[in-house]
Amino acid sequence: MKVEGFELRRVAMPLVTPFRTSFGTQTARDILLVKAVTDAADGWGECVAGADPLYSPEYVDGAADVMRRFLIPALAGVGDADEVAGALHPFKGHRMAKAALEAALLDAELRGLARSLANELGSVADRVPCGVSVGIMDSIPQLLDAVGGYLDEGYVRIKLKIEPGWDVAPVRAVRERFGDVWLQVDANTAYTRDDAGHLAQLDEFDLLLIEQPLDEEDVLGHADLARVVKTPICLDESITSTETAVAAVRLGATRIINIKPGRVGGYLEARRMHDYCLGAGVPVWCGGMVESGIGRAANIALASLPGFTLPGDVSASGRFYEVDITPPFVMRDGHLDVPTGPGIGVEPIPEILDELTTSVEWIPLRSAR
Ligand code: NPG
Repeated sequence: MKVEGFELRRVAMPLVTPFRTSFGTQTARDILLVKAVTDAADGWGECVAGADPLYSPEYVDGAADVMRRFLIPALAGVGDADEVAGALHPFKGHRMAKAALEAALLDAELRGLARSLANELGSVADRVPCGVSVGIMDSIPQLLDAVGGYLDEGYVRIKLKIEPGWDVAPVRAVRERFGDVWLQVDANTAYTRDDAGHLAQLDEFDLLLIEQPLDEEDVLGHADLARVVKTPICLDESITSTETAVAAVRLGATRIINIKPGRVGGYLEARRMHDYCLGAGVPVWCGGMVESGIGRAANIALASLPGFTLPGDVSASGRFYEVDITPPFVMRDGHLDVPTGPGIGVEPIPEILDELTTSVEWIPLRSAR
C-alpha cells in the first residue's frame, strides 16, 4: 500500500445533554478525524483526545500538532498498518494521536482487501451488549430519571460517574430503585489513598467494579486499596500498554481492565492487551470516549473479541449525538450489531461531515518508496 498523505479534519459535534465527570463537564466534542489517502483505498480514524488535557496529558490541538510535525513525517515508507507502531515508537507518549493514524491506515488497508476490522481483530460475535455511562447530576431524582430512561431504552449495564460527595448516596438510590441491574462506578482518579475506608462503603451494593479511584500513577495505591475494598478494582487511566497491564495485574492493582484503543495507542495494541488478559483470566471491557460513528464502529468490532466478557461503554449513537457523521448505530434488545463491511464498515455522510467540519488540512507524505 502506498500512502499519499493524511487529511486532518476537525469536526464540532454538540452533545444531546451535558456530560459531567469528576474532571469536568463536556457539552460538545471537538473531534480530530484522520483520513488516510492511499493507493488501496481511503481510510478513517478518530482521535479521542479531549479539548483540554484533563483525562490524560493529550489534548486535541496537541494531537494535531504532534501528528503534523513528527508522526506523519515518520510514516514515509510505511506500507502496512502493522508497521505504524514501530515507525512511531521513537516518539514518547501521544498514544491517542498514534492510534488515530494507525486506525486510518488499518481501515484503508482492510477496505483495499475487502475485509472487515472485526474479522481482522478476531471477532467471535455478530452483536455486542450495550452499557451506558451516566454523568454526575445535580440531584438524585434527576439521576434516577436518567438511569430509568436508559434502562427503558434497553441498556444492559449502568456505569455511574462518581466523585467525593457524589458516591454512596447516588449508588444506594439507584440500587434501591432499580434492583439487581448490572451496576458499576467510575471515579476518573478523584480519590486518594485516605479514602479507602469510604470507598469500602460501596461494597454493600454488589457493584461489578470500581473504576480508577486513585491517581493514574498510583498503581501501588490501587493494589493496597484492593486489600481493603471487596469490590473488584478496574483500571483505566493507569493502563497505557500491555506491559503496564501485566504489571498492574501482577501487583494485584486491577482484577478487570477497561481497554480503550486510543489510550493504549491503537486497535492492534488493544488486541495484544486483550490476548494477554484472555490468557491470564482477566476480564476486559471496551471503554468509550464519546466517539462519533467512526470511532464507535471500530470499538464495536473490538468489543466482539472473546475476552470482552463484560458489557462495555458501547452505546447507541443517540446516547451522545442527535446527529452523527455516519449512519447512526441504533440499539436493538440492548445490543449493537458488529459492522461487517470492509474496514470499519461505515463512512461519513459527506453533507453532514461538511456541515460539522470546522477545518481541514492536507498533509502529503514524502514517501521513500
Ligand atoms: O460511552 O463513550 C462513552 C463514554 C464513556 O464515561 C465514558 N468515558 O472516563 O471512561 C471515561 C469517560 C471519558 C469520556 C473519558 C470522555 C474521557 C473523555
